[in-house]
Amino acid sequence: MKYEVLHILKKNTHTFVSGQLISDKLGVSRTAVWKYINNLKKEGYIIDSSSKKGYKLLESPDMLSFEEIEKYLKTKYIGKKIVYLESVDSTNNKAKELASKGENHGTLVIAEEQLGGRGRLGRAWCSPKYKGIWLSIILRPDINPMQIPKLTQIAAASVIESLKDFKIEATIKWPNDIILNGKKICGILTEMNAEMNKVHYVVLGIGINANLGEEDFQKDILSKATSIKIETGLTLDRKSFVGNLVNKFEYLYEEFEKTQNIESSIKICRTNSAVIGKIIRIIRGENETFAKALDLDKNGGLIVQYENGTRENLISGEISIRGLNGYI
Ligand code: BT5
Repeated sequence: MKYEVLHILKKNTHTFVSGQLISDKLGVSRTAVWKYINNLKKEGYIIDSSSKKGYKLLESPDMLSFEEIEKYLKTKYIGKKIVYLESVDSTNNKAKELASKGENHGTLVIAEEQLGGRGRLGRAWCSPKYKGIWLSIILRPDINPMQIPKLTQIAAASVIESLKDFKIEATIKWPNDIILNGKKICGILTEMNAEMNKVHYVVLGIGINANLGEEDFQKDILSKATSIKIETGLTLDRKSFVGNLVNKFEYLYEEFEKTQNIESSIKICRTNSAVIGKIIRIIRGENETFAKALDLDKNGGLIVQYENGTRENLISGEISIRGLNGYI
């Protein structure tokens, strides 16, 4: 009910709406309306109240709830439901839990902070409160598990395209890092629950370092991690960014759903690759080999050529690129 009150206020921003009108519309007492308004104020909404004129919404908080993101969404199914959490261990964990109980294709889990945010191979992902975008998308694609790495490429392409809309030119360090000025601003973690030939669900986690300051990172990752705010000096409007990102993701995902191809995403990943044409270090457990990254294949795999001339298409894995300041 609180959000229905908010909905009415949002439809009438900059004008007063009388408590009576809200109470009539929602069929609750005026005292109840007053309580909901107070709860909204506690959440950070700035609402002008006048005993004569009623209530006027002046400002909404910087939070990534459905109510705040809704107006930016142009999607058919992604983000139609958003599970919004102030704090969680990991949005991927929560999304997996919900998916295993039957949560729908397209539901998003977004948290303001993660206390146990995860990278690949159980690595930690730094996710301080209100500073970043920490979200997971639940997907139920009817595909073979072998196709799953394509989803990471779709996500990377949508992040890159969204950043461009905000005038930020980043690159993709295959397969799952987004790099700005030589440091990581975003990581993608794709997880699935599947049998041999059937995917039950996929959880696609995206972490974007929007407005973190240097003090928000652990010292040991500062040499390789940064944020949009640190690099551009601008505070990213997280709400419109999420809306835009989800719109782009659904658009690119549709191509995949209809054709199993990800041609458009590959094109974006290829054009904005931090890797193609470079000498890279391929890390496999304790083993490291060097190769030249040549191109992406149609599945989003990385085509590499070793020093002895042989080629291989990497499906997933860990690489680093030799740059001016060593390897990233
Ligand atoms: C990733 O792993 O890059 C995947 C990160 C996915 C995070 C999202 S947030 C929403 C969702 N819920 C989750 O729990 N996770 C997903 P990987 O390539 O393994 O990189 C991890 C490494 O990046 C760490 O070992 C650190 O060195 C570094 N790192 C940690 N936090 C970082 C940050 N905020 N920004 C940049 N680098 C970071």
